Amino acid sequence: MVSKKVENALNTQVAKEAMSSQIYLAMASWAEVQVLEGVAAFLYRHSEEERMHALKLMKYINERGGHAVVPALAKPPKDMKGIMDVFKSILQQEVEVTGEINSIVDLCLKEKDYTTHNFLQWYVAEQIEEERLARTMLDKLNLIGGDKGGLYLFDRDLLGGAARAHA
Ligand code: OFO
Repeated sequence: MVSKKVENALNTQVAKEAMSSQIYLAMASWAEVQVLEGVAAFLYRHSEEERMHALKLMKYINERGGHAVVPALAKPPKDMKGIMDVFKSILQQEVEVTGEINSIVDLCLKEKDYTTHNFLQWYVAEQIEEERLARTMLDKLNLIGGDKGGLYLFDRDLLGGAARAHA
């Protein structure tokens, strides 16, 4: 059984993960309109992953005697300043999520909820990967700079990755 405090914190996290999914979905749509097909495929996939993160939390809350709440979501920005800005925002978003996960881990220790603490380790590991991925993308974009050919290849590489992931 989860305590009310932990249940509330997990429900807040459900909303955060769902919001991440929403933001990445808006970014995906923007990228698709820019004909950045690989970036769009990457972001659509990422949006799905965030939805899975929210669902995983919801299932856990209900399994542990709580009640998972479906959150209301704000409208994410429609337009982006550019591709660099998109990946900067992703990194910022992921760093924030890591901080939020860490504070729930901290709360679990204070509440002596070792079961939820154990469950959250999956999210701790996932956040390392999410931050690493966002940083790698940003590094690549920094290398490319204003080179249009480089951006074309970057996008094509992502399209290949998306096709492989769905194979
Ligand atoms: Fe759910 O990991 Fe990103 O936000």
